[in-house]
Amino acid sequence: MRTAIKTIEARQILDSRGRPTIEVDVMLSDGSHGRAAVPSGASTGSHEAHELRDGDPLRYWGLGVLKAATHVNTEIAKGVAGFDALDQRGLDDRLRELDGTEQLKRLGANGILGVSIAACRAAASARTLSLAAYIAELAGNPQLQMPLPMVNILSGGLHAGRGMDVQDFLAIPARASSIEEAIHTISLVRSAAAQVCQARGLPTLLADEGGLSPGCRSGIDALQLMCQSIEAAGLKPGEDVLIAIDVAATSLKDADGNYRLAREGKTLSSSEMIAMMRTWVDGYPVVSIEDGLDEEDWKGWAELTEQLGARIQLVGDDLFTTNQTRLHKGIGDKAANGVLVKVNQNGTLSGTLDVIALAKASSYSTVISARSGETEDAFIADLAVGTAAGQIKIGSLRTSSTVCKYNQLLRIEAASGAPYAGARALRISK
Ligand code: 2PG
Ligand code: MG
Repeated sequence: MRTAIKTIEARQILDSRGRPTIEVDVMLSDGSHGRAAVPSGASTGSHEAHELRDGDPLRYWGLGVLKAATHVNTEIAKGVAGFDALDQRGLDDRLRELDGTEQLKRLGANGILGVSIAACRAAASARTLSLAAYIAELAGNPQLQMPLPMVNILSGGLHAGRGMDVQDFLAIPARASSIEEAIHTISLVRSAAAQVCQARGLPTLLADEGGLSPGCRSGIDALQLMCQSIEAAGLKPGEDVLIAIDVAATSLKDADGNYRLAREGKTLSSSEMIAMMRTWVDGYPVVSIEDGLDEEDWKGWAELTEQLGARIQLVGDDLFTTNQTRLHKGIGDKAANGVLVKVNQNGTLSGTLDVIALAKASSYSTVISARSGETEDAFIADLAVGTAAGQIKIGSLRTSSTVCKYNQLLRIEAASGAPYAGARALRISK
């Protein structure tokens, strides 16, 4: 068989934080080749697929991935040798079966995901299809679509030494009519934000995703800085550019079940958090809030969705961890109205496609997302276009690990002429 898996090779490489991660090469009988490098998060949900680390304190602070790479090179390589790479679903099932645990703890989700994605790339190449077109086929999606980006401008939380309580403030180019125009708009905002910070004597050093880390004392301070930056770029907040927030509230939760905003000097209950988010939405052009509450605060999430779900997008990241069972529960509980999709939270490509399909069938919006530890692998750009996910979250327009994904979107747009999702993808009434 032409498309049978012939060889698999995994190795340890470094991610954008200089931490080890896995890269996998898959070679098929006909010579087709696919490579994938796996990302890694800092603010992680407890239900994510398991990232296997060596735990050897003498090597990369225990973060090495040599064990996971060895599992790929031995047990997994043997277990899928000769497997047809065109059967992505069968391959992913086989990988899960080989591991035998729910969270892919035994062999490691990092290695497994590397194989899953590298095999997809090799299969696309064997079919002489673009990666986005091949993913569209796998997803049963008839039409490629360029996603609306939400782009990191200011960072705090675990992405910037907890300089701000809230993790990320992002800009959404609402008026652009193509990805090319969207990227240009955001680049104006990103540069203006640096100038505004400089003029105010705030630091302009890069956070983990290439955004700024000005260390604002409160969410309102950061929102003001966002609006000031948008205006300084010659654009109108609320018209040309909208604002998204990733609170990453799981990492704010204290032992008593409250939310500790250390920088602001406040401890809030779940309903006080919701009230705070209301003031953001009432006073500023905030159209999307991700992880506004903790991953296990289901009651709070239902309340938050009841209060704000008709006005803005409420995205579950740690809440759902790109996991079908958790998304199912969320849909039943009317918790959130959007899902963040991270391939490494799920562990396989097919599992990720299932989550996207479930979200779409339930009218939840889908935001394909990078991790805060990334590589030069731009797979998520093709994933967002191929599944017509509607939205993408990549990080700022700085450093090659994020810029490579924007560049891939530019290439896909130029080559395919795929229509742009635009602000409609937010499906909100604000
Ligand atoms: C998030 C991501 C990307 P991390 O929280 O949504 O911003 O961060 O990869 O650290 O989970
Ligand atoms: Mg998040």
